[in-house]
Amino acid sequence: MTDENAWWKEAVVYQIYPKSFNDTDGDGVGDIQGIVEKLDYLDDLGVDVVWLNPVYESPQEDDGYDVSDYRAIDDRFGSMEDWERLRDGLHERDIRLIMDLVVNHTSDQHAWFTASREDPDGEYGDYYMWMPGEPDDLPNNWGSCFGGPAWRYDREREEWYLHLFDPTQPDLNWRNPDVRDEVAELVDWWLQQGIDGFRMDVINFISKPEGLPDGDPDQDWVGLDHFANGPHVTEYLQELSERTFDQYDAMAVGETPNVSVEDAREYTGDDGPLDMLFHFEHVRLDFVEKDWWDVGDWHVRELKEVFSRWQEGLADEGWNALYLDNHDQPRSVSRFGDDEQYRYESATALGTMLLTLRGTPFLYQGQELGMTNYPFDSLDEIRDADARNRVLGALDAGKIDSFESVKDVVRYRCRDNARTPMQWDDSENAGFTDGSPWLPVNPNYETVNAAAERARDRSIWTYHRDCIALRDDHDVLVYGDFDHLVPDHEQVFAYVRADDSERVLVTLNLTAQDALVELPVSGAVEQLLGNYDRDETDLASLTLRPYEAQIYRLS
Ligand code: TEU
Repeated sequence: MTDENAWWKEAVVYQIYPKSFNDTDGDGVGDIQGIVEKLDYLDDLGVDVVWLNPVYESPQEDDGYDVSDYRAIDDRFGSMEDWERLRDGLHERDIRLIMDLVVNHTSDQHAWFTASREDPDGEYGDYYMWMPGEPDDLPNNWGSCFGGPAWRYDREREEWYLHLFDPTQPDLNWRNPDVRDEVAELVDWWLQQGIDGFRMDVINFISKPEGLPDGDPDQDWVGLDHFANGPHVTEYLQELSERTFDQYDAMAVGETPNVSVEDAREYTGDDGPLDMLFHFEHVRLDFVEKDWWDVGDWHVRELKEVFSRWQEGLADEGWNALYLDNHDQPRSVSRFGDDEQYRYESATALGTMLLTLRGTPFLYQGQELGMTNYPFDSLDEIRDADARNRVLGALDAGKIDSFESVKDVVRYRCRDNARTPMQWDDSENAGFTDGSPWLPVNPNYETVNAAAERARDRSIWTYHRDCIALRDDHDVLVYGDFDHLVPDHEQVFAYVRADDSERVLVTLNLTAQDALVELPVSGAVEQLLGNYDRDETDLASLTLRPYEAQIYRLS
């Protein structure tokens, strides 16, 4: 949905993965009280919205994306009273709160599913995607996101059920109006508790096409082209939005694999049901033929091409959500930057890009510290259902003979890279817990941590704080047009953000080599922010040092 000016366009969002943020009760798992203790940290950084990954009651088979009760806080994370303290503490600091809405599927421990499997003719019998059939005859060839088929045969009901993710995450049947009512009621319930919106998990998967046709078997995720953006998605979301979000001026951010810019215009444009969405184009650049097992090279030019196409495609209609990191992705400094020699330079260059493109930036916990990937050495260190299922499945099928043989790719892709504990200081367990952390702490915590970052004037943390403040002070960075310069340059991403009153130039060298760039700009300039000192103000011809990022006001 497009509103000319909107609070959610002006906001910088900070994503918190509660399990790994801060543990106050010593069980090794982060908790809500732990977030409450860090509210001033968030305030100091200057973020406007917190997005909380799922904290609902859940068996945690997929780290909370398997919800067993949508209206209860999981004991591991605390109580509803803790949650209220968090909400109030954020609101007192003018920080809004959005939650995670996981309603493509539930946990198999959810009461709806238990009832559904017990009694096909009962009230909940039609809440899930059940299919009749013999136990050795899969209903279609769709695959699970985490490897293996997307169907499980249920011995109790003697039918198959669909699970696009883990077998413990059965897909809801959105064709059933009762399911749509349940979802609207729970969304409304949370909005009444005072939250400011939702990030909506794989929300473009909710409408499965009639007949559940087979997918192209050569795809990495077989069936994706059928279950993504299905026939009734817009209608279902429109209905949900009218019944709930629209009544509260709440923010609706869709997580939507397999969407094009054109799809995004529909979802987020004038009549669309979402405010913005997460697409996956830039985080697929390092896949060879979309294959998880094959890590490919990505190129600066491709990254620029993706971002500029989305900038231009949503210029007049719709709105971008911008991200480089989240709980499903390896750390951006390890992926798109250099997590060794140029950690400061590359983390700040990527941060500059995130915070100066047109759209709502989403920072993920630890990104503001330049946290890096973790050197996983064995499957025992990995909790991520995605990596585990894939590796165990491949071992089972005899496609690989050891973890060792795929260690490099697992290290690169594993979602736990993003989920290791937040590094607060150089004390034991990085100050995350007094107990034994649920995932190992990255061994670099003695140097990479919030206390050290905040103590230095020139640090990744201070740079992010300053860049957020700069965005707050310059409307042009929110609403201004995006004008892409030197699109063919192999190393430099450069663009001008412009409105009637101001023009701001951003130049980013996204490589570890010096880059010479001739820019079609002229006029007196003022440096607003940069990750290197630079005196000269003639921008027509510049040599940018490794990962140099500069933001200038043009006359
Ligand atoms: O992720 C959906 C998704 O399709 C991917 O991000 C996926 O995790 C990745 O491609 C695996 O390689 C969402 C959540 O963000 C994720 O944490 C959940 O596991 C998933 O949905 C199921 O709810």
